[in-house]
Amino acid sequence: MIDKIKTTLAASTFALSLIAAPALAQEYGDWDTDGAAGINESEFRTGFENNTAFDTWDANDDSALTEDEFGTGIGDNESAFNDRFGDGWFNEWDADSNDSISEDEYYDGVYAGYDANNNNVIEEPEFGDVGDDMGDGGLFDI
Ligand SMILES: [Ca+2]
Ligand SMILES: [Ca+2]
Ligand SMILES: [Ca+2]
Ligand SMILES: [Ca+2]
Repeated sequence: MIDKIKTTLAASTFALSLIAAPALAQEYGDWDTDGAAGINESEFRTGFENNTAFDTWDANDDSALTEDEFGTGIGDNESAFNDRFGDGWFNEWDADSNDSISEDEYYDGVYAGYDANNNNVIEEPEFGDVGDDMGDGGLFDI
């Protein structure tokens, strides 16, 4: 009986949280689409590609971001960006060391940045940071 009450309470709390969620919030369930627990890199890329930062920051439209293009795009969020991805993120992301970040390098780097426990999957608590950074005033709020 107690269990049934708990289940009912949990279900109604869940329903309320769905109603309360802002329409544009990033929803974990929308990104985690393959039925396997966690958001893997391809699920992440599909979701994160809805964000237009890469294209917006790519001032010369060559499908790569230089350190200058990042700097201009990130603007006032520079220290928050460094906190999120770690000092030296540019060189870490630049896997082929050509002083520019390709789209693949970008999504790899961003993904690794959110995978705080380095298990190659983004769990729901880690996903909270993705939602914050893509939301209003976030690092990737364009
Ligand atoms: Ca999944
Ligand atoms: Ca560019
Ligand atoms: Ca590169
Ligand atoms: Ca993880």
